[in-house]
Amino acid sequence: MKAEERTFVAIKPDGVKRGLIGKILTRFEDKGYKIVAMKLLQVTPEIAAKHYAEHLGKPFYNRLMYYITSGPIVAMVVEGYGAVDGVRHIVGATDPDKADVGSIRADYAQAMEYNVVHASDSVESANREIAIYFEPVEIYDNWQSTLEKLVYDEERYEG
Ligand code: FUP
Repeated sequence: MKAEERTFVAIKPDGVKRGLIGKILTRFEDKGYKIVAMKLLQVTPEIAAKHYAEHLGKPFYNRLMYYITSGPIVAMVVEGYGAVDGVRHIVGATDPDKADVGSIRADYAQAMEYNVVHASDSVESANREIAIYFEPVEIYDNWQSTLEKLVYDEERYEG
């Protein structure tokens, strides 16, 4: 089995305004990932600058700041086996026209500037981004999903 990982996912302001919260959450729940933290919040310019620090100075930076602060987002921590890459696969490429058919961005977005959802691109980014949006006490993984309880029998497997 792959290692269990946590990743940071955000439904961006366009996703919230378009009423896509439920549909996007369903993609992750259907895959069997465990949502261990979630909240609706307004991203402040300070939070936006922290989150997208790597893009400071790029031509699209100001537009990105405007977009991500233009309404509330749904921030969440998603847990599962190989969750960082797995979630990115479900989310699709940054440019929706290059995203795999069936991915969230291919299905719901037309333009890179309004691509509906964010997901961390590595375990390091995930840890950094989770810490920007969540206090450790806001993350709840002291419960078992049905997959953990009934399907993934890792605790009893002795091979
Ligand atoms: P991703 O990891 O897929 O979210 O993409 P990046 O971290 O490279 O970019 C963050 C956001 O900046 C993207 F979601 C959209 C925006 N962006 C642009 O608007 N233009 C670009 O050329 C690249 C990114």
